Amino acid sequence: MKKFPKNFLWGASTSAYQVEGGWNQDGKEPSVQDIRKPVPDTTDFKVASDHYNRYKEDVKLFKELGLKAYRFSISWTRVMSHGKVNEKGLAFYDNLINELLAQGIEPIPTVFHFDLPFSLQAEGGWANRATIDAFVTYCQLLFERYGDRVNYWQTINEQNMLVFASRALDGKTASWKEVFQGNHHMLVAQAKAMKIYHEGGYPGKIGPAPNIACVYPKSEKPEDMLAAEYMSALRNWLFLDPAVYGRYNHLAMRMLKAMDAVPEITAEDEQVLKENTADFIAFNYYNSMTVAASKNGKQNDAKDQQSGFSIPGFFQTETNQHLPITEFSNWPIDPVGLRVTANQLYERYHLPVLITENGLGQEDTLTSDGKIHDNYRIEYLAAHIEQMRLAIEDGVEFIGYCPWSAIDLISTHEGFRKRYGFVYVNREDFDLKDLKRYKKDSFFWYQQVIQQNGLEK
Ligand code: BGP
Repeated sequence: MKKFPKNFLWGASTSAYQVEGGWNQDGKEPSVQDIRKPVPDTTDFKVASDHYNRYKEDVKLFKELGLKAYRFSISWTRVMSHGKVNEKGLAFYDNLINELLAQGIEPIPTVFHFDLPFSLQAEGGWANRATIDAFVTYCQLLFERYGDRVNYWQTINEQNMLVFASRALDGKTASWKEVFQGNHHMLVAQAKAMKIYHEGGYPGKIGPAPNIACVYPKSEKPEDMLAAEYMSALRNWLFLDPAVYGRYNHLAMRMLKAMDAVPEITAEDEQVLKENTADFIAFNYYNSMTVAASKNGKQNDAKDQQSGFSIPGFFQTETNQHLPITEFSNWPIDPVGLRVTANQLYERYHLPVLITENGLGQEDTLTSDGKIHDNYRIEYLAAHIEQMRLAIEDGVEFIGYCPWSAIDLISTHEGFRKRYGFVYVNREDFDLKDLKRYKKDSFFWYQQVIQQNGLEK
């Protein structure tokens, strides 16, 4: 048996709008996700897995699973409605955090996971500078209320995918100029949140949670290698360099110029970015990217968070012939890419890393005797866990692993059919059934991994 470090945080992950439901309960204001028109043939987010009303039962299951950590997100519009504090919403996360702690599970909250208050979106969303202050006020509230009980905070989930896959994530279409101005505001908002957190003297750590993927050149041609550097700069380092080094990445900036998307950056912004940086890096990993030098001059947007995209003059996304793909979304499956990515991150930033998402979305079948035989998920997770172990052997400092997802929930844009959980939730896209929870085969498998602190080899 090849064991993981002592105190390794074996966890699992969810996000508020995908799991909670209760979309208008107890004074909750609608978020962009409540207003977004669902993709045809998929459900909306109103009921989701009804975790808002069943969190106690769910935390009990997490305890039985053996989780050491639970990564979830806080719904901005639940704890603040139209800019005002909502005590009932705040109480929900108080109870959730206390329940987790009572069961010995470390709460790992994300402040913002794709669910901007709709009232802020209507005022221009992140492209509007005023959203920075709204975010900081919201963060202050969370730190004051929960800061004594949280050791790891994540600021923004997949800021990079909000930029490159916004159509799939919040239904927005905007020019690059507007998108990267919004991105800049998010970076400043994040830095300001880290500032108040650090100045507040709270006991924990804070950091960003982007989706990071290593980028392979399609061939050994130097031009393809350069294309890979470009994509990595734009997709990965544009988000992490400011968060860790407090400055923009030069190659990414070069591309923003060519895309006519350089944001307005004030001297105060520069100062704030420089002075307030992250303590650790949380990252989501599903697959790697492959690119070649740009030949056809076509711009392709990312169709979802894990798909590649192309920027004319710099790089174009290619299929990697060496990797199998997922049945559901045709995403490459690349466990070794996880090891490559973790090493790149650690080599570049020398900060401890935490995997906050990794998993396989697939349709599952509930058998007549209440079982779910999801061997495909076990295989996927086992392969990634083994590569994480090897990355640790390489010297990467890992805090823990929180696969997506703790329990079935709604996919960002592919409905309830695409399941990721260790726990099955008995509902379909358009039939809520009884929402009963069932343990999948992967539940018992992961339970054993956690108990043994590693994979049986
Ligand atoms: C990540 C998001 C999650 C989650 C996951 C799976 O990018 O942070 O919210 O949804 O991807 O993607 P999907 O739901 O599209 O299958």
